[in-house]
Amino acid sequence: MSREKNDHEFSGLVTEARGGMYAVEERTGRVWLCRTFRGTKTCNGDTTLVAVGDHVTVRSTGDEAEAEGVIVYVDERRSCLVRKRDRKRNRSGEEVQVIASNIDQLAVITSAMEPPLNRRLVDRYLVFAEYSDIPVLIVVNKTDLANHEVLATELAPYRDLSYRIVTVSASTGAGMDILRHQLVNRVSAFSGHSGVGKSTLINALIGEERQMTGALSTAKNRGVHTTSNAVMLPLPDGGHVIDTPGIREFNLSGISRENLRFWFPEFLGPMQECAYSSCTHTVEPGCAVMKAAEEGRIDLQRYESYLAIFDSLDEI
Ligand SMILES: Nc1nc2c(ncn2[C@@H]2O[C@H](COP(=O)(O)OP(=O)(O)OP(=O)(O)O)[C@@H](O)[C@H]2O)c(=O)[nH]1
Ligand SMILES: [Mg+2]
Ligand SMILES: [Zn+2]
Repeated sequence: MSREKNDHEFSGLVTEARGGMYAVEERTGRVWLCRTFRGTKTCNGDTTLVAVGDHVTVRSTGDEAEAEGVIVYVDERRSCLVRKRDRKRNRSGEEVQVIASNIDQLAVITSAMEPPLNRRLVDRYLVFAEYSDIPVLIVVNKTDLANHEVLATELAPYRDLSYRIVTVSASTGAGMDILRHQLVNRVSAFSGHSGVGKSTLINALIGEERQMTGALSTAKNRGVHTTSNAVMLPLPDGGHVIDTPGIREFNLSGISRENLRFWFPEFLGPMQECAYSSCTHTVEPGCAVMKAAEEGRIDLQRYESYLAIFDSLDEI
């Protein structure tokens, strides 16, 4: 839904959000520096007012040469990557944070080593993608550091579930053509832990050192949170990628203990056989999901992820 425009108003795409200022790209390619004001209207309710990927209406302020404006209207979002704010670090007061909006797919970026592959985090993203009905692509970077046999074993459960997986190395270029192919003509949000190589991959994809990258902290072998705000960049072959800051935790929004089971596709079959129709698949006798996990028909680590996510969700 868009809105009637007055003189000095035009629509644009938010390509960068940084400390209350937004870069908005007009159809001509011209970039405007914009802010919001008390009159900024949105039809997206009580979440982040403006996020990268938003389609907005801008009113120019001052003279044309300066390309400065205010955002007067935020269009309805088609899809978005959101997470619940970490209570301890939340200074903004908003409970749900929109990381990127109007995305065609979520690219979950992980590394095979340094930092090690974090399957729990992958499972959280997959739950989010299933719940939000957003196509998901699992990208495993730094294969140059990996033992390929070990990696293949770790990824097997996801291949069995038919998730799309691309294994790449931004350093050697291995797999990059396959990744390019998966991104063409789509808007893809890159998300994952700090230090997995999101910005390095994006620089390789666009063929330019556009995004800063940072070495891991030597003490902890973890990323140092180099990227501090989301940025949308065009790909040479068509499509866009959104680089985002490394997340510490991915707190799920909208998912409850009650509906979590539906976002693990491999549970749907066995679940029919549970003794109780309201089975949570955690402690109940006669639980067919638990039995399937014990017998190896459901991957045990996936089942353990389910239990961990279940525990982390608020009881309703
Ligand atoms: N060995 C190896 N190192 C890589 C690869 N890709 C990236 N790196 C290194 O990993 C480190 C972190 O890369 P970044 O691109 O800054 O990681 P990021 O995911 O953007 O991190 P944040 O912005 O903090 O979220 C850098 O030192 C990169 O050079 C790879 O394929 N192989
Ligand atoms: Mg980065
Ligand atoms: Zn059950």
